Amino acid sequence: MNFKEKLSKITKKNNSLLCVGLDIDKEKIPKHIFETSKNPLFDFNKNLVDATKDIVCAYKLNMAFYEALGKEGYELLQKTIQYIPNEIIIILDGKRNDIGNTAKKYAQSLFEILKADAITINPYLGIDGITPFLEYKDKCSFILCRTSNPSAADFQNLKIEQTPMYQIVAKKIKEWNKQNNCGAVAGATYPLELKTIRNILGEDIPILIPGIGKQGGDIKKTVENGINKNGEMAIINSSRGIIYAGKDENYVETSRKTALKLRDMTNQYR
Ligand code: OMP
Repeated sequence: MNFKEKLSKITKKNNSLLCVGLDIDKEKIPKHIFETSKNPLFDFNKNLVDATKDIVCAYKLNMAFYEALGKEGYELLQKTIQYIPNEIIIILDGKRNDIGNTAKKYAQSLFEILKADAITINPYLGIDGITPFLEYKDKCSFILCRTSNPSAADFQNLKIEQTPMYQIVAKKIKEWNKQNNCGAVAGATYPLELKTIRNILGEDIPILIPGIGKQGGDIKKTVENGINKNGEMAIINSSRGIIYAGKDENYVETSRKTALKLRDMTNQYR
C-alpha cells in the first residue's frame, strides 16, 4: 500500500484528519511519571498512543526532541515508531535536505532505518536535494511551503517577478509530484496562504498543517482552506496542545479528551 492509500484508509477508519505530535520534552512531562515508571519517556509516548490511536490518522515525531536526548532519544524514537500500530501514518519531522549525495543518506536513514511513512524536507537546495527522497515511491515527502512561525515571511513571502516565494514552491511541488509522492507543509497560522497553496496544488497533494493549539491557528479556517473537495488530504497537527494538556495523574484522559475534541471540531468543518 502506498502512502496515499494508507492515509485515505486510516482517515476513513478513524474518521480523522488529526495528527498528534509526539514532541517529547522531559521538562513538560507530568512529574509523577518519573516516580512511577522505569521507562518514563517511552511510557509517556506509549500511553498517548494507546489513548489516541482510534481517533488519529497520523503521529508526527519531530526529530529535534529525540536527538536532544542523545543515544536515549534515538532508542526512544525507534521504540515509539515500533509501538505505533501499522495502519497509522508515521511522519518523521526533521526538515532535512542537503546536496544530493548527502540527501540520499538522510532519505535512507528516515525511510529505511527508521521506517517513516512520510518525512518533512526543506526545498532551499532545489530539486537535486529533493530527488533522493522522491525515489521512495510509496512514501511521502512533505516539502516546506509556508511555515507557521512568526518570521516565515522573511523569505517565503519575498516576491520573485511578482510571485511570492511560497507560491513558487507550491508550483514546484506540483511539478515534482510526478510519482504522486509529494506533500506540502503549510502553517495553520496563515489561513489565506494555506488556501492559495491548496488552490495551486489541486486535489491530490496532501498538506501537513501544524500550528493548531499552542500556536493559535484557527481550526475552522484551517480545515476549510486545507482540505480537498472530498474533505481529505489535510493532516492537521497539534503537539504540545494535546500531549501536555494534562499535568497530573489523569494526563492520559486529558490528552484523549483534548484530541477527541479537536478531531470532532475538524470534522465539523469538513
Ligand atoms: P505545537 O506548536 O506544539 O503544536 O508543535 C508544532 C509541531 O509542528 C512542531 O514539531 C514544529 O516543529 C512543527 N512545525 C511547525 O510548528 N510549523 C511549521 O511550519 C512546520 C512544522 C512541521 O514541519 O511539522
